[in-house]
Order: sequence, then C-alpha cells, then structure tokens
Amino acid sequence: MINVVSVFFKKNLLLVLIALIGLAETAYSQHSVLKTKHIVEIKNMKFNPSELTVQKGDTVVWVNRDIFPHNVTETENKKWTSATLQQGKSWSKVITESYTYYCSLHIVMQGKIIVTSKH
Ligand SMILES: [Cu+2]
Repeated sequence: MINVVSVFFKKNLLLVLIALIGLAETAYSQHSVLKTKHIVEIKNMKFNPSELTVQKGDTVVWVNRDIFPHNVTETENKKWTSATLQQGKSWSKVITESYTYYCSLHIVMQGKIIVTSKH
C-alpha cells in the first residue's frame, strides 16, 4: 500500500509542484493587482467600524448582521444610497473619495470612510 502511494506520489510530484507554483503565482498576482476589500458590519444599530480608512479604489462591503433593515446613504448630498438591506444582506461600493454616510432609516447611525492617497 505504501509502495503504491509512494510510486504514485513520485510519478506525480512534478505535476503537483507545477500546480502549486501556479497557485502561488495566481495568489501573488491577485494580491498585487486586486484592491483590498473591507467589511463594515451593521450590528446593534451601529456601523462597525464606524470609521474606516481605505486606499483609493478599494471596495467596502456593508453587511447587515442586525435584526432590523438598514441602508447606507451618503450624508452630504445623498450622492448614493444602497437599497434597504434586510438581515443577512450586503451591499458594496468601490471607494474613490472620502465620505460620511448614515442610515436614512435610523439617522443616528453614522459612519465615515477616509481615503488615503498612498498606494
Ligand atoms: Cu438603520
């Protein structure tokens, strides 16, 4: 049994190595090309974290982990808003500038995203 496994492994070692190198390269290039994804949890009538610093082009995902529906709405000019997010639903946005936002259903719920320019 061990011999069979050993032979199988030796025969396929090169293929396994090639596959692993391929995976590592894919992971590496995705890491350097793709922007970061940040999660903001909505829980207990709060955005968490309420203040988040991201780099330009990063994606922020808001996830409603509360029992109430909420939304994510830009504060200053209502430039954008998510749909109403029921429990368990999420909404994402690519961030290119700093914003303050709130939940228009519960105006005490407020949050902030700060964009840093360094990349
Ligand atoms: Cu709300």
